[in-house]
Amino acid sequence: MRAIITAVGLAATVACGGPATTPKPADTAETGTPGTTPPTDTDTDTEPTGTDADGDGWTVEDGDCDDSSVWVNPSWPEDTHDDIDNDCDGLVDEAFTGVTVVEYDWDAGAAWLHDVDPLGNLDRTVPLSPAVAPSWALWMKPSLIPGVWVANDSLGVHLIDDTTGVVTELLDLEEIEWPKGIGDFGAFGVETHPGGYYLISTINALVQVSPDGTWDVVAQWVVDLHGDPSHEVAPVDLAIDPKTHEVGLFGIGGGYATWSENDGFVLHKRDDLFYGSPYAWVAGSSNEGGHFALATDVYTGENAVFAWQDGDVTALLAWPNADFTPVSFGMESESGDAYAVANGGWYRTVWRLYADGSGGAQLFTTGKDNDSAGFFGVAVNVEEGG
Ligand SMILES: [Ca+2]
Ligand SMILES: [Ca+2]
Ligand SMILES: [Ca+2]
Ligand SMILES: [Ca+2]
Repeated sequence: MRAIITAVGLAATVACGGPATTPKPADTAETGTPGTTPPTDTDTDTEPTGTDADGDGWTVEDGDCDDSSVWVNPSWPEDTHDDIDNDCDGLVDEAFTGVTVVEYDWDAGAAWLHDVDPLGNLDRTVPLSPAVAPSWALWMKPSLIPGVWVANDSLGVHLIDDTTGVVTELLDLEEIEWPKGIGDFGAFGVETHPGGYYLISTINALVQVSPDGTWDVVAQWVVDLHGDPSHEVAPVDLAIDPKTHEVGLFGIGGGYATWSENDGFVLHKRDDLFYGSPYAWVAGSSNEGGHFALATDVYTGENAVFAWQDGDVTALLAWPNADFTPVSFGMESESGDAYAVANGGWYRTVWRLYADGSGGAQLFTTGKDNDSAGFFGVAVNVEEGG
C-alpha cells in the first residue's frame, strides 16, 4: 500500500506500537549505529521525570514506546525486517521510497503531484482538481494523507487526496473573522499536530484547526515590525517535532519560539529585525525529531538547512547551487539527507542535500522549457515495510 507520510503526519496516523515481541539485538547491532551497547542514562544531575522501567535512558513520557526493551527507543535506527517499531516513530519497518513534489503552472491554472523515486525517476504524475495555487509567501506543504496545503488564491487550508488528486477546502482563511490583529498578515505555515488537529501560524498567533474546520487561538505573542523592543518573534513558518510534539516557530529576524500543550508559548530567541541571523523562510521536521528550517545566513548570504534546539542554531546542510533558490524541503530521517525543491529560470528541480553537509546534487527536473511553472512543496515519502 502506498503512503505519503511526512515527518509531521506520521504520528497522527499510526499510534506507537504496544508491547513488542522479543527483538533480536543482533539485528540492530548489525546496522552499526548507534553502536552495540544500548544507551543508558548517564546524567547524574537529574533523574528522568517519568517512567523508565527498562533503564535505557528513555522514559515513556519522552517517547520510549516499549519500556520493557532496551532495544527499542527513539535513539535506535529502524530495522526494516523485524516487525518492530525500533525507533518509536509510530511506523513499523519503514523505509524511504522517494519524494512527492507539487508543480503549479500559473498560465495554465493547473497543478500536479509528481512522485519521484530515490534514484530520481518519475514514478507517477497526478493532476490536482481543482488546482491549488501556491503563494510566493505561503509555501505549500504536504503534511498528512490527505495532505494539507496552504494556498494563496483563497488563503485556504486544503486537503489533498494524493491518490485521486481531489482537493477539498478545509478552511477558507479569508472567511474567518480573526480576533483583532491576528489575521492581518494572513497565515504563513500549516502543519498536522500528532494530537489530531492542524496548526496554522500567523505572524502573531498560533491557531488550532479541528478536522471539522472549527478553530481556536491557542497562543499569541507580541509583534512590532517597526522594531519596538517589545517585539518577540514574527514567524514565517512552523514545524512540529513528531516525537516530542513540540511546535517550533521561526522568526523573520532569526528569532525562535516553541509551543506545546503543556508549556504553552516559550520565546527562546527574540527576532532582531535588522541583523537577525539566520533568517528562516520555510521550516520542517524529521521523523527522528528536531526542528529545522531553510534559512539564510545574513552575514555570508549563504542558504542552508539549519537545526534549531532551544536557543542554539546550527548549519547542517549546505545549499549547493547559487543559480537556484530553494523554496521548500523535507528531511529524510534514516540517512539525515534533505530533499529540497528549487526553481531557476525555466527549470524546476529537486535536490538531494547530503547529510554530511558536503553539498548536494540535482535529483530530478521536469525538463520543461517555460517559466510559467514552478515546484513548491515537497514531501518525503516513507512506506511501512514487511
Ligand atoms: Ca525506557
Ligand atoms: Ca525501551
Ligand atoms: Ca519506526
Ligand atoms: Ca523494525
